[in-house]
This record gives sequence, structure tokens and C-alpha cells, in this order.
Amino acid sequence: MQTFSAFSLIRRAFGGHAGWQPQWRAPEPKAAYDAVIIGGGGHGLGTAYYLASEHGIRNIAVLERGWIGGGNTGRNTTIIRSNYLFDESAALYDHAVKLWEGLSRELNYNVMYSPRGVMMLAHTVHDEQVFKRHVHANRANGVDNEWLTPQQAKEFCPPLNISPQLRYPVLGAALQRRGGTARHDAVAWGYARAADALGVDIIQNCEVTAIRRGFDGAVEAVETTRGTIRTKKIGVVTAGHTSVVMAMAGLRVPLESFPLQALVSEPVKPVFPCVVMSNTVHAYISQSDKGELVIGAGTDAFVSYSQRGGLHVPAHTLDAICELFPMFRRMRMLRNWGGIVDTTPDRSPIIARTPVPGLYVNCGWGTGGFKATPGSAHVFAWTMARDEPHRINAPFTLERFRDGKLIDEAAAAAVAH
Ligand code: FAD
Ligand code: PYC
Repeated sequence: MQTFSAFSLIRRAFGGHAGWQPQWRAPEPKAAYDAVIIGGGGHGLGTAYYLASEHGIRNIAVLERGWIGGGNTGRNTTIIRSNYLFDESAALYDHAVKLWEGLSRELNYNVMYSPRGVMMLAHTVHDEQVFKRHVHANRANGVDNEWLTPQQAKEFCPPLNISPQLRYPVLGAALQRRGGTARHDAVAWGYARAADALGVDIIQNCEVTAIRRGFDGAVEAVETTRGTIRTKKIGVVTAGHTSVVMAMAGLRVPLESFPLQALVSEPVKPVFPCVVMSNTVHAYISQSDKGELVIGAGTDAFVSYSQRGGLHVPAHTLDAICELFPMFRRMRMLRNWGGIVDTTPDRSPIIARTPVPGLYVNCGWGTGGFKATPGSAHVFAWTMARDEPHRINAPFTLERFRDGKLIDEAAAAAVAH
């Protein structure tokens, strides 16, 4: 009879992610692929997975200059929700939420999706009006969202301070119950493992340094730190650095890159049942399964490629958190970090073909692309495979900035831009 140690049973039960990265075969880059994805974050790995699983394109390489999931995918605060105002965004983000619901099963890898509810606090009359507008718009689109009084908000999240004496008193909240969190790096590992099993080459420590185009203008190869790789299809999924990579193909994109920071507390027993966000005070908080309070700050006010930001930004956030949740005042912070997010003028992503034949781009997620990972990857794979957009990403073109067809989601983005 086969016997298992407790350790291997836990490993089996959790699909291998509980604190260690699975062992990858480490392929050498081939001379040519049918498609190359630049960027081994969740969106890039997910794109490769759907290209292979849904479109039968398996001769693919994902080229990652560092390690998979080491960019924003492994740095974010994992908030998942689809309570966006406009029809186009609600369709895109809700497509993602529906895929999150079955993702662990699909990948046979526990991504720890936890629909524990996302509550967005209103502190001013303007907040209240904006969130009620979202509640109504979401419901008209079949997306769950409901309005709570301060007392109902406290029942849902007992640590919340609803005293009217606060500098920013809680006047109510919008609650999306299907919103929640997932384990961020498990998403990268889950997609990577599933793509790898379908024959995709995932090549780490391989930076793309140039994109080569032929006489007809179409892409024909990438130059990398591990040599030249020929291909006729390139998907650029390099959050934070997209303008640099697109410039390699001679294209300018309407993006600005900013540092965005987050931090975690020392771990404590389960005390915080949901996700709470406050746009007005620029703070958001949840508790990870390890017990750390996961706290996010706003973006720095200047453009930068440095994966760190000014200390005054998290300091401001912690003031707000301590006021909203006085029981956390004596907790200690364990670590803080930053990521680089790239932001479009209308705060909505670009998931599209480009004017360069064979070149596709998925970028501009700003502070909010983690939640979109499965949906974004799914429709981007469709776009790359068929050379035409899926109906869900059809509005998210590059040309909308030329034509003025903006999807101006600024008020829903929840983090200070
Ligand atoms: P990434 O994971 O950044 O992957 C891009 C990859 O491209 C990187 O690994 C990078 O190394 C690689 N790359 C770049 N240039 C090259 C090159 N030349 N050659 C090869 N590889 C290259 N979103 C939410 O929805 N909810 C949140 O709660 C949330 N919180 C956030 C908190 C913080 C602190 C930060 C920084 C972001 C947060 N986000 C959140 C945003 C979210 O993390 C991103 O939108 C999302 O993870 C982007 O995923 P990606 O796969 O496109 O990018
Ligand atoms: O888009 O929900 C979000 C978010 C939360 C923190 C950063 N982004």
C-alpha cells in the first residue's frame, strides 16, 4: 500500500502551492515559435494557457526577463471585483469574475479564490451619490452590488468604526458579495503549470531587447538576452513597461507609469472577514490566509520605473486605517513594497491589435488589473489567435484615444490616481 507523509498529503491537497514554487522544466528557447508572449505575469501566462487550451496554438514561448509572477502579479493586494460603472467595463471584469469562480478547478491548482465580499465606503455626499449610481448601473448589467447603511456595514465588518466623530465618517457602503481575493502568485504558477503541460515553453531570465520587423512592416522576430527568436505573432503583456517594449516596434502608446505601494502587518488570527476599500481616504484592507493584514496605499504623484515609492504615501494610508479600524492601532507592519503600474488617460486597459501586423498589446490596467487576469487573458488569446477582438474586448482599442471613444472609469478605480 502506498503511504503518504502529512507533508505530501498537504501538498497534494493544495495542488503544490503551499509556500513553494513547483519545479519547472527549464526549456532552452527554440529558434522559432508560432507565437511569443513577452511578460510572464498572470496576464501573459494566462494568455499562453488559453492560446494552447482553446485555440490549439501550442508552439508558444512566454519570455520573462525576471521570474514568473515577480512583477505586479506577485505584488498586488489581490482585490477582485466587477462593480465598474460602464457597460464595457462591467462586461470585461464580470467575465473575469465568472472565470475566477471555476479557475482552481480548471487549472487543477488552488488559486485560493475567496469571494468574501468587497465593501467600498462612502464618506461624503458625493461618494454616496457615486456609489449608488454604481449600484444601480451594476444591477442593470446583471452584476451584484448593494447599498448598506453604516450599521449594516458594521454588521458585515465588525472592526469598522462608524462613529460620526471621525474625520471621514462612514455614511454608507456599496457591497459586492461576489468580490473578494485570491492568492496572487498561485495564479501565475497555476497558469504556468497548466500551459507548460500543454507544451508551452516558459523561459525565465530572458529579456526582450528589440522587436524586428520585415519589409512589409510585420513582426518577424524578437531579440533577447538569450538570442534571436523568430515569430509572426507577438503579444506584449509587460505591465508598467509597455511603452518601452512598444517603442521597440516603433509605436508610441498613451501610457504613464507610476509606483503603487502596499504593505502587510505582522500575522494575527482571523479577525477581518472581508475586503474594505475607501477611495476618499486612499486605503484598502483585507486579511490574507497567512493572517497578515494586507493594506494598499495610493500611487505616488510622479512617474517612475522604481519599484518603491515615497514613505509618506503608506504613512498617510496607515493613519486612515487606524482611524477606520482603531483595534489595529498597536499592530506592527512587517514589510512594504511597490510595483509599477501603467495607466491610460481613461483608466481603462488596452487589449488589442496594433497598427503593426502580428503585434498585439495588453496593457494599461493601472492599479486594477489583477482582478481581470483570467478574463483579460481569455479575450487576449482570442484576439491573438483570430486576429480580431472578442466582443468583450472590442471597445478596448488603441484607436479609442484617437477617436475619442473613451471608457472613463476614473471614479470606479478605487485607488488614488
Ligand atoms: P505583471 O505581473 O507585472 O507582468 C509583466 C511582466 O513583464 C513582469 O514580470 C516583467 O518582468 C515582464 N517584462 C517587462 N519587460 C519585459 C521585457 N522587456 N522582456 C521580458 N519580460 C518583461 N489589481 C487588482 O485588480 N486588485 C488589487 O488589489 C491590486 N492591487 C495592487 C497593488 C499594488 C501594490 C500593485 C503594484 C498593483 C496592484 N494591482 C491590483 C494591479 C495588478 O497587480 C496589475 O494590474 C496586474 O497584476 C498586471 O498583471 P500583468 O500580468 O499584466 O503584469
Ligand atoms: O482595483 O480594486 C482595485 C484595487 C484595489 C487595490 C488596488 N487596486
